[in-house]
Amino acid sequence: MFKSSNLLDFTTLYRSGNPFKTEATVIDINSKALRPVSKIKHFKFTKEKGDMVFRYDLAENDKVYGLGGTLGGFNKRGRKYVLYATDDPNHTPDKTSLYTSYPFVMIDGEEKFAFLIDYPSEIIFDIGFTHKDVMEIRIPSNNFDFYIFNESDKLKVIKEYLTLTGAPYIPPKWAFGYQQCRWSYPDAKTVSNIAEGFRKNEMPCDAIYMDIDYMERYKVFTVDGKKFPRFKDFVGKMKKNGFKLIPIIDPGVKVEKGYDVYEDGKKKGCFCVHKDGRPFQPAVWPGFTHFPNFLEPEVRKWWGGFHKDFIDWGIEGFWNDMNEPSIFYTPQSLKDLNKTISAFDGKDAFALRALRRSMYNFSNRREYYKEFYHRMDDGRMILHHDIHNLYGFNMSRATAEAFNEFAPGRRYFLLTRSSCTGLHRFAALWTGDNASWWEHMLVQMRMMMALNMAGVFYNGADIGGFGGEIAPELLIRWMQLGAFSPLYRNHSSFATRAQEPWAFDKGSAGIMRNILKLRYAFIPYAYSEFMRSVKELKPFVSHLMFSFKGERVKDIEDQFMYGDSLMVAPVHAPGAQGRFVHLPENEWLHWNASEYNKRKMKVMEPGDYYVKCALESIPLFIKENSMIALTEPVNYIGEKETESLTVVAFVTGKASFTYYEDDGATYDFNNGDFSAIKIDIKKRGRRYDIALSLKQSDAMPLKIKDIRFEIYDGAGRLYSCQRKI
Ligand code: MIG
Repeated sequence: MFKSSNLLDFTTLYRSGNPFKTEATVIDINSKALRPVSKIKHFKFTKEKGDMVFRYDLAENDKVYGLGGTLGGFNKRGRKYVLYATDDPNHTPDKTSLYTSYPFVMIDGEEKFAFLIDYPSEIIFDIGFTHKDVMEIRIPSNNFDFYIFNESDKLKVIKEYLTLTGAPYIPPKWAFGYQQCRWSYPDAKTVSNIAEGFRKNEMPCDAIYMDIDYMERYKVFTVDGKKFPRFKDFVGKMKKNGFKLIPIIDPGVKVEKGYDVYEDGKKKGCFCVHKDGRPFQPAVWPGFTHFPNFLEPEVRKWWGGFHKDFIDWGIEGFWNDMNEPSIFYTPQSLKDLNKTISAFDGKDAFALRALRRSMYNFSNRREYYKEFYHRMDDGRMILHHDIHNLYGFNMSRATAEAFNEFAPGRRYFLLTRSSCTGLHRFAALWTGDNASWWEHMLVQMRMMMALNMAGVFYNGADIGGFGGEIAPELLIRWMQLGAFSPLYRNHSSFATRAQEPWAFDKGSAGIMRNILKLRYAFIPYAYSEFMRSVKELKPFVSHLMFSFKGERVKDIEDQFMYGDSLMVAPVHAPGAQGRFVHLPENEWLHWNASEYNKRKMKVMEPGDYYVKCALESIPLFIKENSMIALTEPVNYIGEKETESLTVVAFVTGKASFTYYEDDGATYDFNNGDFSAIKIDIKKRGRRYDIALSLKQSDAMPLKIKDIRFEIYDGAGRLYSCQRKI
């Protein structure tokens, strides 16, 4: 991974009590002791009924950004957030907890600073909810680290945050392709048919997922031989055709005599326990299970070991689900529920209401998390609740460590649902069970930007929505947004309508084929910019306020920068034939993109506009004095070498861009094994000077043989030329 430097001098660490070592951070810095009498900059700090409380008075125009994968606006004001990892499959606007915990916040207003709380359990953020102008942060513990970044430059703050918490994870290059998922494609036959569907419909795709039904009765690390006979051969066959298979891995280990993972884990003491040492027995998909104690390094190694066969069979990626951890019920709560049900006599409506409530609140109860412990090898018994938010982090870490052990030097693909600060060093995430609602396109944009602030550059939502029935119009619009999301994965739940891009009428399929090709045409740009973002520790998908000044841009939550040159403004309203856009500061080259090789460009002055945009296209804007690089789409990444580029530039003065390529599969770029072309374009009268500087290594010579240039000037005039490399 790219190396990080030391911390700058604007960061102060206040330490309260004796915090748990979460490993959210990778650098130790000196700390100041924080006591209830301490004065700390920006905050009124008090101790109330055992809670440590930080208050900050918000000025009228203060914005509050951050908190990763939470609901609410990108500006977090006016709402309450409870950072406690929760599996909630119903993302309605009132929900305060979802799967992730990112207590990293930026204040942007009269004062400008940011802070990070390193604490692994519940933190409550009341950001102008109880009192419009007060942000109150409540930590129900005395033991935590509180970092304050006293710096007004937002990009400097992010860089500092990522120096402190580590550089972002880099997936293999094929992860920039399209991925198809469904709960479930339950057997080899179905998976093959889906793969064939892509080729037959001439739709590019790089990966197909295997949801829980591939297992024998949901037993983790098993493959049902009836559904997937000769699995290893199947993995190989799929790969030869350009499809990676990505199995799901859930943490709950089924309690079943003779099942090796269960027997071995029990023998070695790998599972979470009750206070008296009995293994805790929560119910999830397999029925009653035990939860591995991922907090313990030895258990992570043990768990990692079960991935070896899969990796040897050619599996290059996994997705980790249910790792909040989600708990459907426990033996005790099941008994209690049965009692409640049999006591119900149907006499009054309130009793019915109470019954409904007890059923509705049956899963993921807070009390479950206070019932079990992590027994550590050094003898400590750690109450799960006290480190709750670390569970998904450590589960995915176990998987990452397995890849590093069994496929050393190779990049792996790994998605997690639950996560917290620091996760971004070794995995990517998807944002869980959204729904086929137009509103959730907006939610996705906000989350992508907020998660990028927390270092999770590679993330995305279920394209088309997980729950609910989708109409083709929504899927088309969402596929357009997805084409400019790092993770581009279509996923949907069982008992919903089919959601593959060809599942509707012919016209819709044709539009989606073009969108998919557009995604693949953009890969040279996306990959180059992603790798640069990681190197520079700068968000890849970013909110406009990172690039443009002034108050106006701060309100914009449905346009975003994708790399440094491109602004994306997806249409996300039903029936819309266009949308309002704000074009900040400079001129923009507008492209309503539907087909990658049909470009009708228009120069637009800064300002606010209603931009027309028919169903088949998405409004894209190339920033003044910048460029993008496209290529011919392929069926899957790596099918053919990328040998020619088309650079589309909008230059009124001068612009530069670095095209980047490496093997897409290893970390050898760290040793200089990558190639790059730095492209400089300078306007000279009516013509342009183009300078190319090549960086090549012996191991990774440049594959590009020629570049076509399409350069637009301020009047929208096109200048074209071609260069051989
Ligand atoms: O309780 O594995 O978010 O993506 O398809 C539901 C089945 C379990 C939730 C995940 C979803 C996945 C589903 N899982």
